[in-house]
Amino acid sequence: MPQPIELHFWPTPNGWKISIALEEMDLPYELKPVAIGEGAQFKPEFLKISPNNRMPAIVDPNGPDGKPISVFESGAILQYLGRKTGQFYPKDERARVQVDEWLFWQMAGVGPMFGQASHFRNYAPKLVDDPVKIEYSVQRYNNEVNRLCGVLDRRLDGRDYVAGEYSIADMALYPWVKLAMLYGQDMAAFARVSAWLDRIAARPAVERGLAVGADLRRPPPEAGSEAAKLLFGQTAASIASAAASKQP
Ligand SMILES: N[C@@H](CCC(=O)N[C@@H](CS)C(=O)NCC(=O)O)C(=O)O
Repeated sequence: MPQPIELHFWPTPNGWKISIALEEMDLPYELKPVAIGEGAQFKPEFLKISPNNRMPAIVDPNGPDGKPISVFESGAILQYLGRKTGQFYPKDERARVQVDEWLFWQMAGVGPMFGQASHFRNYAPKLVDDPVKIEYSVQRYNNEVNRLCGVLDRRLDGRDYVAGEYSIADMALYPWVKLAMLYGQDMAAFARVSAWLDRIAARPAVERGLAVGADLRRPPPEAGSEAAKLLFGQTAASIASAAASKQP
């Protein structure tokens, strides 16, 4: 029986990518919650495995040489798990290039743009009194989410999954794209994306992956709260002092 992989996790779309992948690959794992609203991401021991003070991260006690290995950045984790298990990440170079293209598209496009759309729609109204101040940003990121849904819809023309077979690229995209409706998108305009969402939602491993840490979910932080300061006031200096205050 392999030793479980440590999953440093909080229930957000970036975290769910990895809980879904671990469930799909049937790998044993142990949940290590990273309470990001309480500053757990600044703890020196966490920064050692995730220097960007973001979850998810993993520690695999059975790394490539039989020794432990840590991996941060969800895209790198998905590729690592895909290589480790030989699942959902084809070895054939042409097929792998397609998975990488759509995985990187998620990491560089969908993740950051959907993330900002969520920030300005769901979080900023609680933090800024004047809605006019955030109107431009809401519009800007809504348009980007809309454009990206259009790109995905075209890509899914004649394909069930983004790179042909179901892969780590779909696992990276699904938790973000399923939230598009909450970011004001009319999914009726993206029929192929809606069918793809249904296809992935029907997978038992996806259902299990999304349920991980459900009891840890928190509402968006209120203005002036400790969580708002920790999450939205980050600078290089504030991270250094938060890390110093979390020294054991
Ligand atoms: N590019 C990173 C993004 C991870 C990320 O943004 N994680 C957020 C939660 S979704 C986080 O840990 N936030 C903690 C913080 O803002 O300090 C990845 O895909 O792993």
